[in-house]
Amino acid sequence: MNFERIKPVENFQFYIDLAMRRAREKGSELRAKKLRGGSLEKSKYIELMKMNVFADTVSSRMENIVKSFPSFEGLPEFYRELIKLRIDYGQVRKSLAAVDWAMRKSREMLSMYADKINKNREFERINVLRNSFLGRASSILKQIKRDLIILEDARKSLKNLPDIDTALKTTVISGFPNIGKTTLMYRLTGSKGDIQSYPFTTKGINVAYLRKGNEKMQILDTPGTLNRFNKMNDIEKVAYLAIKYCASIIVYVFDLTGEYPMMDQINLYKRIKADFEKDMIVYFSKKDIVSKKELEKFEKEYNGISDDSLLKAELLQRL
Ligand SMILES: Nc1nc2c(ncn2[C@@H]2O[C@H](COP(=O)(O)OP(=O)(O)O)[C@@H](O)[C@H]2O)c(=O)[nH]1
Ligand SMILES: [Mg+2]
Repeated sequence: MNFERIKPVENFQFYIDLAMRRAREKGSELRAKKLRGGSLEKSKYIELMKMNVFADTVSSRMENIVKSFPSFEGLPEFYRELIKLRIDYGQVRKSLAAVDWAMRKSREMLSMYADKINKNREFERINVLRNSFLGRASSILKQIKRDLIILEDARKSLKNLPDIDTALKTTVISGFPNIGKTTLMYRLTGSKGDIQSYPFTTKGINVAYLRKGNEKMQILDTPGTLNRFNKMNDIEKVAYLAIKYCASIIVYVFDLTGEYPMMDQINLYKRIKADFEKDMIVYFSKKDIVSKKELEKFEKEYNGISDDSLLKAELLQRL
């Protein structure tokens, strides 16, 4: 699921200016042509066409906004939960409905004024009617001023959500920061995530794939220590939801080099095991700088793996 395709939403004045400009251009274009008929008829025709262009511009832009937002009901649960974290979902729906209303209303307004202009027989009234239409059609957009701002804010919040395929078999690499999770993902998949040499990276989730024939396993490298949900930062919450809704396997990484106290790492391991009840594989990182004796002891205790190709084989077997 990729939210980058939601188009930027401009402020109401932008759409008024755009529609006005297009209408003016249409007017100049028609006046430059040799139109047939009397001056009243020609004038009515030109103003009607300008109004048409104005209403078309507004309604097609409004329609694009409504269409480019995903329909939330159709999204996988993972994304629905994620979206609820980021935006006021009820409000966004109301604002989309308001934009939809503006689209319909400007078309209605056009047909009402087109009727008035068609019936009109006085030359001086044409401009009055046209101006009245433009004023009222513009005020429709002004009425949804706040909704357009809300939708643009929502778009910005949604744009950076990770692109995760919730239908694929998924392994999540989890554990303390700076212990070699991203490096492991790279070694397993050959795709370079964003390997950070400092802890508590604010970057998002890395996504890579393990392949066996035509089959594919999604590997997510998630930052954060996954404390209590209400204490997590946004990225940690994404990681949490990814484990909850997308993962079928969790690779829990222990770092035996003393980067973090073993007790803390064990507690986190136990909590993840209890919270999610998923298939868990323990992996020990940085085996090149860990004492062999220590490694063997922990490998036995946790039935863990410190060899990358062994881990890869384990994962492929589960595909
Ligand atoms: N010696 C050694 N260092 C490693 C190994 N794996 C990762 N590191 C280092 O540990 C640091 C953190 O690695 P990274 O993969 O970004 O950890 P993450 O924060 O858990 O994703 C980096 O400086 C890596 O170079 C390893 O197998 N051996
Ligand atoms: Mg990392």
